[in-house]
Amino acid sequence: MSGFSRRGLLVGSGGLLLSGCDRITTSPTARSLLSLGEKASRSAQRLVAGNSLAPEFSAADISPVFRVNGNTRPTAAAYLAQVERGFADWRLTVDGLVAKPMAFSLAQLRALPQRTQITRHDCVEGWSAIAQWTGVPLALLLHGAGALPQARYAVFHCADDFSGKPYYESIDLAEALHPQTILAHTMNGQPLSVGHGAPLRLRVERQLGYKQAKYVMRVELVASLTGLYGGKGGYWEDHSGYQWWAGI
Ligand SMILES: Nc1nc2c(c(=O)[nH]1)N[C@H]1C(S)=C(S)[C@@H](COP(=O)(O)O)O[C@H]1N2
Ligand SMILES: [Mo]
Repeated sequence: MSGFSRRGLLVGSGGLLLSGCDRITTSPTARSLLSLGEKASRSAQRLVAGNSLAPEFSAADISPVFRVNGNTRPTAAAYLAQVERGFADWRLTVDGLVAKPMAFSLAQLRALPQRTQITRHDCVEGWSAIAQWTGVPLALLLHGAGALPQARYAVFHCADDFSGKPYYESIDLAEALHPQTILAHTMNGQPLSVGHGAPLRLRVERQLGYKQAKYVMRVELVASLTGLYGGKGGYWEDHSGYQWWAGI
């Protein structure tokens, strides 16, 4: 699978189209040009991000307190029943544009090769904290399931919601295959607490806090984000105008 080489260098004059006449956006042609512009700027952002690594820290840098934020305890009955059972029959589903949809128990995920990294989490609300995360590289799961050539984004479906609107997030395949992108089950050497996203959360270390999806139940590969929920690729992107590209 070649998430890197398939990415065309579609950088052009897209930005020039974004000067401010509201009427222009009602014309279908202008709208498709604008979305081309957005694609162009995503490609430019991807060019800048390249394959760089987020900074990693030493054990001495780990924050004594790492606050919990957003949802801290999903209310769905099925999730709470899993908590009761210690996630014994919990499964992570990997599906969508894959050759072979798969489901993994926590024990299976822990038995795969693991990565541990000490990184800084930056929330747009203005706080940061450093922690050590251990989990499975997402690339391993995507290679295992066999991402199809049409797959362009990985979508993370979570167990929680805000007023009935599910939390979800998405990243492009280059970010999904990045070595520091892991599905973490362990934080500072302990199983993830419910507050921090038990039993499994995304760590995508070059991106802001809201991309770090907690309570991940399902990873779905898709060709486009437009058909999902509000179409902008994430809960905050749909409801609060946060940028889909949250590179630090
Ligand atoms: N499922 C889910 N993931 C989520 C959130 C959430 O409310 N639900 N909040 C996000 C935000 S804004 C931040 S800053 C981090 C907070 O992670 P923490 O609770 O481990 O500090 O989780 C992110 N991932
Ligand atoms: Mo955040």
